[in-house]
Amino acid sequence: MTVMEQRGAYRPTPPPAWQPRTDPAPLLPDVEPYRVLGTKAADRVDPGLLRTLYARLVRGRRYNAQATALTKQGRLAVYPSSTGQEACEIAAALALEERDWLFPSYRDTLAVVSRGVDPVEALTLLRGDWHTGYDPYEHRVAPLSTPLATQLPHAVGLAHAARLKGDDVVALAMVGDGGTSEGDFHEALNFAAVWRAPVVFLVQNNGFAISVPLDKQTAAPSLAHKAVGYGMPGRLVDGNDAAAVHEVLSDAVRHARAGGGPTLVEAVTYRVDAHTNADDATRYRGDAEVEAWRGHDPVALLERELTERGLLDEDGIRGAREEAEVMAADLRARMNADPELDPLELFAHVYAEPTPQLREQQAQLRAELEAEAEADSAAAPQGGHR
Ligand SMILES: Cc1ncc(C[n+]2csc(CCOP(=O)(O)OP(=O)(O)O)c2C)c(N)n1
Repeated sequence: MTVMEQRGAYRPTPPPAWQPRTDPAPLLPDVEPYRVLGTKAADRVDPGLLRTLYARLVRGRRYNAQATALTKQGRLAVYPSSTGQEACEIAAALALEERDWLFPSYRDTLAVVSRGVDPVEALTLLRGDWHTGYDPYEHRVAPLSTPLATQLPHAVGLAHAARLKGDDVVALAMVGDGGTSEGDFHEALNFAAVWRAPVVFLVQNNGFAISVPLDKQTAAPSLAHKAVGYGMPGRLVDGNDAAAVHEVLSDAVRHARAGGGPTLVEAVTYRVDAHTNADDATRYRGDAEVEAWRGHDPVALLERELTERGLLDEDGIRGAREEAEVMAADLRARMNADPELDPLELFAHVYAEPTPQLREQQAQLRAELEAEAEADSAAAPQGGHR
């Protein structure tokens, strides 16, 4: 048959009917960041919850200041402060049940401590010591993740596995705005949505990925809009409004627990300090911008709500600050004590079954350490023979 004859035989028909696979309208995020403090919605928030959030925020701010001071004293190698982002950190920890799991990034020490991890143990990695420093199973907190967004697929895997096993567990994974450009972000959200895994993704949009502002990072209308492409709801919330972040995350956790699948929450906030103590933020942003955000400070916003409603007075404010000082003094004292380090720990927990090369290197290091200890004791002055 010639080509012309083939064409003649082809009878075009309309394609099978097309419909969107999911209605995108309910997945779309809020038109502007959701707020509670200073609005009517605040009246229905439990005063006890507001007070708890306040005490934790004050403590969190003090923790950030103390940890930053410890970097200057050489007690911490590096500290990525979350000053200005305390509402997201604290609300993330409080929105979870004890049986749930938190998957933090390197900036989320406050969320980790708020879950119950010892404040000193939470700093182990940043001190340049053990990679994790706390037992992840004790408080169900994964290690602070330095490689961007790698914690997200881990959270999805844990949540999906828990569901397959019939365990009632939700995973909450935290990531920065820059982390949303990573392949792991895409893979995690895609799998989570396809599997309807019980996961909540919290993006703290603090304006910058080190020196890179958000508009150089994405052309999306908002980071919350990215949810729609994966087939999950996106929520946009004021990240400095602790009551709003707590409500949105709690709703998302409930939705996930009930089998509704994942949610992507974008919390709009601001990193008031530099990226870490090793960064000079004045090289890429102006003071006016920082000052504007100080006017929308998470601690001050909550303090104002509580005092205006007669739920907090001068004594209450003083009490919260004093309690934070006690925590800071304890952190200082314990961080100033030199840790006992055993160089042979290098080889522990690398593999369940160490490789022959590692065994050989371990034996070599042990022999060197023993020889050094022997030499030291031989050189030490002997008692009574001065
Ligand atoms: C996979 C990977 N690429 C690059 C880096 C280097 N890096 C460390 S922090 C950072 C910026 C991350 O910004 P963002 O995700 O917005 O989080 P933030 O630090 O603002 O909390 C980059 C690029 C890294 N840690 N991991």
